[in-house]
Amino acid sequence: MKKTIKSVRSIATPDAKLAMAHMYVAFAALFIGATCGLLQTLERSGKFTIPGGFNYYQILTVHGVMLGLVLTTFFILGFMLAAQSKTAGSYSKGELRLAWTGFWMMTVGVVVTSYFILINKATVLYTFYAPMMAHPGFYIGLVLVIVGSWLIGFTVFKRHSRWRKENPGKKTPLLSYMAVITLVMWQIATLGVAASVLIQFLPMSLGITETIDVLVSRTLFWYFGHPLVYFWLLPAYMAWYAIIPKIIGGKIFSDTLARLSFVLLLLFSIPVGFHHQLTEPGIDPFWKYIQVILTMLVVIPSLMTAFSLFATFEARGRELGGKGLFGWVKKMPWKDVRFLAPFIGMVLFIPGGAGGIINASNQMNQVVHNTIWVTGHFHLTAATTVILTFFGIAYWLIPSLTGRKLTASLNRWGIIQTIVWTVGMLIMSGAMHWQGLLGGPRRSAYSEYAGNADTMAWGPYQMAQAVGGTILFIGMVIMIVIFIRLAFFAPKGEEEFPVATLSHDAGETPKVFENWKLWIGITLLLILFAYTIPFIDIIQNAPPGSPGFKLY
Ligand code: HAS
Repeated sequence: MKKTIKSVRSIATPDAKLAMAHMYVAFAALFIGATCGLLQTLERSGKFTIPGGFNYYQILTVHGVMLGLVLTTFFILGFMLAAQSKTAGSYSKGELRLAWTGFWMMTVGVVVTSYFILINKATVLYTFYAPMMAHPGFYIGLVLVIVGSWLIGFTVFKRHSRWRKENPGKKTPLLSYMAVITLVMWQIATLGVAASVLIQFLPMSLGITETIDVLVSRTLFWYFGHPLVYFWLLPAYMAWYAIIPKIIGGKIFSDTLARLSFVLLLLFSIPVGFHHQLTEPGIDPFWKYIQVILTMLVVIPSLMTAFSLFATFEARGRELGGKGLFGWVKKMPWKDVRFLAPFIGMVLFIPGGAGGIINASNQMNQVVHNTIWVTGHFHLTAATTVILTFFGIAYWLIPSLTGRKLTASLNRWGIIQTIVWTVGMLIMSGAMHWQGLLGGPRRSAYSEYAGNADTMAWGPYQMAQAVGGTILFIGMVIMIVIFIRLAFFAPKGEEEFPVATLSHDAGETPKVFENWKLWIGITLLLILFAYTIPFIDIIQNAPPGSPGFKLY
């Protein structure tokens, strides 16, 4: 008799369906966004014209919005919902309703925003700097995405506080705690961009106001923009702290250290937006200096994370008989893509993070600002460290949610994908860093400066970026195929949702970590300290507003 293999989901079916809905949108965004990335690098090589009547900046806008905003936000929220459901327990009917409402608001927002970009009425890049002005539909779509994500945030907060009521006095599940910190940061940060969209951009684009204060809009954007990049990074840290140890057969080195680094990331990731505006006039250098110091402080939790990871790897390596400081290297499960992909992400975060420190160092920022070096920086941090970790998560999360198996063959394809992505990114991001040091501008189409003798030196670097971009495109196609197989065609079964337990040597976690009033209070105080005086200054000394530059 033929034995039927049962499909077993790792979390309650309604929660799994909710998380998967986020994943479908995320991977569709990956496909669209990465295809645009290929077209951009080809255009910049000077050997190719973008077809279909689309222009370079339009394609660049789709690329930034799809990958920087849609893929990340949907993947992160889906992953957090799944991780919380796994570790804190399933959602109630009310919580699910709230989360689905959030999901649909975000999805409708994405469709509306994308529509206006595609018809070339919102070619304003993902940073939508004033005085460029897009069609009101673009901003309305963005507001829907932000408010929808808040509803999912509230769902996560509600579930966490329900767990605390159900388990009085007990330490909360680490992954749920980390999701709450990340989303508290997100809610506080998005207030800045929401204010700028509602008070400045929408009225101008609707024709209610005629001018806009550019510096206020950029300051509000970067108040949001830096925590945005930590919103991408923290879910990767969730996996590094709480999932990777399980995959390698080890334990979490320290629960206290993990929570402390998340708290520090909450405190220091918001009051640092000026490090994106170091070259901008109108902001007092003293306050730029203060925010540069705060930026250096936000590096500390990342160094703590590196320390904790080394400790986890070394402890596991020694358990398996590895000797010396780097004996663990031989003992890691290199053939397991669930480990390999995030690990390469970690390794490349070392140069990526060093590049960030260069950017933040005032004088050096003068050399690299607005050059394609910065693009190289975020392709190493966001598109490699974060995205390879997300791919590493997807390999087990998707089958565990759909009740399927990551087969040996799909694991092998995952390894190929990881190598292809890494090679493509090293070539492309490396060439971007070099060209940036030679003064090559970011956000510039080849057609803008073709024929200028001074810019011809950039040719080989732009060619290398096109080669890297093409390899990355192949990597994206492999990833999409693996995703589709894992979601719909892989054999039915039960795939592990790996969650690590704490090492016996780890000490007690202090209760103060659950004191939300304290952490949110300090976060708000730091924001007020870093922004109040310079903001009053910016408004009091504002030049006449700039007329909007209508792009629709
Ligand atoms: Fe950044 C610009 C500063 C991190 C993303 N950044 C950007 C932009 C993006 C971005 C998207 O100060 C462009 C925005 C735009 O459109 O204009 N960045 C920093 C600093 C850090 C940093 C100080 N950035 C990130 C991360 C990102 C990201 C993370 C995405 C996820 N960035 C800047 C500045 C600018 C900027 C300026 C503006 C530039 C300008 O002028 O426009 C830090 O957080 C980095 C700290 C990280 C570390 C690394 C720790 C290493 C770890 C790995 C351990 C490895 C192990 C394995 C265990 C100190 C944790 C080892 C194994 C072996 C075998 C070796």
